[in-house]
Amino acid sequence: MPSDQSPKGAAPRRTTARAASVTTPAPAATVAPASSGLAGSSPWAYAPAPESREIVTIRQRYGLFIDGKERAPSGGEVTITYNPATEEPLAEIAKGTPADADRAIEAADRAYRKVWSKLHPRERAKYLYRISRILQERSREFAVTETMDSGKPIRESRDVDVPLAAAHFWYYAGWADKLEYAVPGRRPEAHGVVGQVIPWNFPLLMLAWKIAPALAAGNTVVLKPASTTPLTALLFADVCRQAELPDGVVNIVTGPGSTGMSIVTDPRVAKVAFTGSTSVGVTIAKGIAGQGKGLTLELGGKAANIVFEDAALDQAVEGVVNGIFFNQGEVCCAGSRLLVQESIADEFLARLRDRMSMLRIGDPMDKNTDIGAINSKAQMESIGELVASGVAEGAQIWQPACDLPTRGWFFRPTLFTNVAQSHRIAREEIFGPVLATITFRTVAEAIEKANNTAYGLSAGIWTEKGSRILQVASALKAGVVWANTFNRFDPTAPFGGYKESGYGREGGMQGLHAYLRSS
Ligand code: TAP
Repeated sequence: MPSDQSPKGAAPRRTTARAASVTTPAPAATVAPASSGLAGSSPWAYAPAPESREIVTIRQRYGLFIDGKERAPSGGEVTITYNPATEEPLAEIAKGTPADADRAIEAADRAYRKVWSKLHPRERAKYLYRISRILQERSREFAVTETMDSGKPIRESRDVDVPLAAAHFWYYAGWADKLEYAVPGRRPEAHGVVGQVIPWNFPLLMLAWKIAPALAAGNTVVLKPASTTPLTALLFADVCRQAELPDGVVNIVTGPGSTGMSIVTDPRVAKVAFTGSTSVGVTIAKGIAGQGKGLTLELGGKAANIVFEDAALDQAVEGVVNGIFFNQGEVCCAGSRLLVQESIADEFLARLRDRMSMLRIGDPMDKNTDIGAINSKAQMESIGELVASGVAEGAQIWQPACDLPTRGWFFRPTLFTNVAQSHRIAREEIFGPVLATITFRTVAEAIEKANNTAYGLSAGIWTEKGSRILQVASALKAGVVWANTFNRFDPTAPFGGYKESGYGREGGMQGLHAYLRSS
């Protein structure tokens, strides 16, 4: 929920319309009493506002998209993708093998040499514009499919993921015939075939971040989506067919991590782009070391969202809520560490608890839902394990007394106070709706604590003082620093990290550089 789409501030307590019994995935939680200063005893409740799933047809089985055609996997095996909000199976997905990766790379290589590299850049741009338009035309279908497959609220897939994906294709279409302006004084050239591996938290958007600049720069693509969220990538294959993109320019190979590894290590793949966990990023970097391939890694984060005593507090509360609860906190740049100045900590945390008590958790297909389902059972367990470690290490846990659906993987929004910087919840990426609060007294202490992390992807600053924003932003070791806002994404702006958050940038002109070699 970026700040312009944040849940209604004056909303009453969450609805109980979809609620059944309460499940408590987190151990030893201090669950808040049902009262809230803002909500009072108001009986208001939102009526359910479900988006219809009738507008999408999810097939029983999907193949691989290779050389413009749907193909059965060479091993004949399939995996199942589930709806995390209901635990229902959605479809059987081809389990691509290294042999399938090889076929896809061969098709991409052929398409690059015979078709895509021979096209005038203006013609390449036309395909990108066409893809962008089709994404806009089919936006509802994409939003519903994304929400069913990933668990994210329909409001976010509808208002953030899909429009931003279309915007990326539109933006990079504009660059396709202006590449020499991206690398002034040098001759831009495509790499050839690029291999891309994407995660499950923003399946369509990560695909757009990767495919749009790659095609604009003149490359062809083999992309592997995450196993738990393949559906929008496979729907995108249909968009490629509809746009009459030449065969082999985009290839989608579903399958396990080992299939991703065979894509990125293949000698015909000249450039690799990966978004996901730091551990897999390291494995990929080791796997391709010495091969002379281009590599961009967009890995995890543990962002500090820093609230100074002069900040507009209600605005900062919205920003902190947006920072950690957008997409259930399954966001690499999530503001998962709240750094709040000691002088306002009690007041700020009281307002934050009130606001958290109003969040509506439940059916992601309901347009009123703020927090949807956790993407997978494994992720749910990983969040639970880290939350348990926070309790065991002595941090104070607080969760609002909200009802959760009885089926599906849902995790209560969680606030930790009394957190030490050494606690695991302050150091490790939780990738869930869990906020760890640390206090500070001075600007210098805030900077030191914010930078006290192995990561360096993003940060937020909340203050009325412009000079303080400049001072703190330039001292923070984070690739993206938001001031008095959070989770703002724009195709024209570069995004990427420092330290264990990876290297290289996606978005903007900088994102194009990664897909060009220039002489
Ligand atoms: P990863 O394992 O990193 O998965 C990301 C992508 O890499 C998926 O497509 C995955 O395929 C693929 N992959 C896995 N092993 C691979 C290998 N050896 N070679 C090539 N590709 C490989 O992330 P996850 O398991 O889904 O999540 C684990 C943790 O990673 C999360 O708890 C979170 O902390 C972090 N994470 C971070 C991000 C971002 S955006 N920074 C995104 C997702 C997760 P499969 O899906 O088939 O395994």
